[in-house]
Amino acid sequence: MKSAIILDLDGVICDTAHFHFLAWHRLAAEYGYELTHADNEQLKGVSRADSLTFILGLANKTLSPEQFQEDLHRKNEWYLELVKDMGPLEVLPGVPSFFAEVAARKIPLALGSASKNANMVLTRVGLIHAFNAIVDASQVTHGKPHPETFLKAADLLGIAPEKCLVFEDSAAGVQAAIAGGMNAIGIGTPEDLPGAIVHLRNLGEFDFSKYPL
Ligand code: B16
Ligand code: MG
Repeated sequence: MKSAIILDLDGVICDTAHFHFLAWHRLAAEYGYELTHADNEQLKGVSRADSLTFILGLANKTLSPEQFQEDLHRKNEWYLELVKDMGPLEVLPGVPSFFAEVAARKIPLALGSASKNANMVLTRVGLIHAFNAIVDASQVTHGKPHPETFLKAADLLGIAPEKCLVFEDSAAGVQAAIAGGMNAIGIGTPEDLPGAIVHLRNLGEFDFSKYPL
């Protein structure tokens, strides 16, 4: 039976995880809290609203519902400003060769991202047409670590979950893949991404000959 690949976006295809960090760092500073890189590991793959709730907990701060929405909006405006000049060169190392290999092997490919900006970012880096299916935050009820994002991607591809290989840079995303009955490849360290079957620095390190796809 045919296998498929499901890719996360931020931190796997492009370095937008860093831009999310910068925008959250700026907002947290307004709350009197210095957001650390260790904090940020907990935010990767987590929805915008859940990320703000997490930061408010760290900063021991509460917001009115109106201010909460306003701060979500401001964070996103800062993020959009940071990504506005992104182009096809702004992909992580190994991405062009990985996509070339996927195309050459005709492997079904889906995106499974927690970002509402996924389509925009993929368009900017010129990769949107490489995907057979795209699932982003606007299409799911439950964000990562719930498996809905990846299960929906598998469903759109018409491939059984156990035949899908998920590439993730976030602990929440690796948990989501496992919860969906899929294998996860961690883009990061075993310490940050327990449960992944192998850990790589980037997509370029993936050895297609080792995995039957
Ligand atoms: P947005 P991914 C996730 O994307 C990011 O990892 C996470 O840091 C971000 O908060 C989330 O998207 C929501 O993004 O604010 O653009 O809707 O890694 O799942 O591709
Ligand atoms: Mg990610």
